[in-house]
Amino acid sequence: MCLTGRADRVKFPLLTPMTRIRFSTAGESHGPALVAIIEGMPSGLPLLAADVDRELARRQQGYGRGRRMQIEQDAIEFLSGVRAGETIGSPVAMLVRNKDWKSWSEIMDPAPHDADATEGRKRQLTRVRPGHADLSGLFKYNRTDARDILERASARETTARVAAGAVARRLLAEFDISIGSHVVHLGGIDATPPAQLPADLNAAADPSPLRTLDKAAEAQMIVRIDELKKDGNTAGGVAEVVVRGLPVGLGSHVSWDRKLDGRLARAIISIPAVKAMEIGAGFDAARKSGAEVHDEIEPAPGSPRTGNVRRRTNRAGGLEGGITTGEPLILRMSMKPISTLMSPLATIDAHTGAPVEAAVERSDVTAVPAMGVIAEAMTALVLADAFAEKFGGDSLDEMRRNFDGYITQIATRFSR
Ligand code: EPS
Repeated sequence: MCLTGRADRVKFPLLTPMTRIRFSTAGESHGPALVAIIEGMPSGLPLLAADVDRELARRQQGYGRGRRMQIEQDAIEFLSGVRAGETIGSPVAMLVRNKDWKSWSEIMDPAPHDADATEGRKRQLTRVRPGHADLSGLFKYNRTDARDILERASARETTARVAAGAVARRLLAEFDISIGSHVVHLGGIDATPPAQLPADLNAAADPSPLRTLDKAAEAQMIVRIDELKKDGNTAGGVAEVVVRGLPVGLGSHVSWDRKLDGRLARAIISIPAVKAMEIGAGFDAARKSGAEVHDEIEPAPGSPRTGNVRRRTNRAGGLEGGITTGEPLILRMSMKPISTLMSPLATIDAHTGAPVEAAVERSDVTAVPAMGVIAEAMTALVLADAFAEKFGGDSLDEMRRNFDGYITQIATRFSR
């Protein structure tokens, strides 16, 4: 919807999205490269390629990944927005080259080939795989080769999300906000994490091949992945993201699209294969009474970021009314099993409509550990946006002054 002002004025949208920090990605799984562009970062933020590459390497980990992860060693090249190790306020563009491109350059060549009309491209996919975008994408985009769909629908795209998320994470780190994750369920096996999560969650989770804090469950999960692999089958699971150091007051209760819970849900659910997200007690809250669910409030001198109060419990998972409370933000997201099965399911051939077995493409048995890292990145992007919305500023110094002024305001509320 547009409200038009006087004829000499520019048209402006009535419902302007609140986004301050936004990003987009481009690239096909077996194309030459992936691209991420993140816009709205303040100037003066220290940023090195190594800050981003570290996160890309974390995404590539995990028992149960396919051969592609041995081919790639994802690393970025900055194309814009960074100079002498600092952001300069312009869009930060990053390129990640696909090493596998050399095996696919003919198949994915942007230029037409003489044989395209007669023989078609090699490695066409018409036996569309249930669970993937293959079939719906063919109908929607009026294509005949599902490679035109799957190359973009591939979870390879999440490399670019993690690159953008690493920049957002770098901004949050300047304000001592940390984001970690761990796997709490995989392939029917629950992990029992310690009651008190380690202060540096990723330092504890990253060394585990499944990014889980429960060694006994990890061993069972590995056995389960091996069994599923032998059967040509796949596994899903659940990861938990924990954010510490947030101030009270990010997001807003005033309008639906400013509520931080909804903004996080949108970002997380958009991750390939993610089917559900919980905040704090999540689905369990529905089964309990109000007294069992809500968190009592008490004074807590010495906690400036939460306005010198705290919750006795944190079943709300750090959000009330779409606004951060300053308690740790706790999100859990569930990933369905990978849709490509080496023992394929029944489908139809997209050229003939006849019943066939689905195509088999190289894939993973599970990518739940990677999904947790991707969820951290998406969380970082939403939080950096909410942070920029609250504290504004074209430079990091300006943002810091605004942040410090607000913390002083809330921390002195009861002493004035
Ligand atoms: C992935 C890259 C893909 C897959 C996987 C994740 O590479 P390739 O198709 O060349 O093997 O390994 O993608 C999927 C499982 C999927 O369903 O799209 C990656 O970089 O994470």
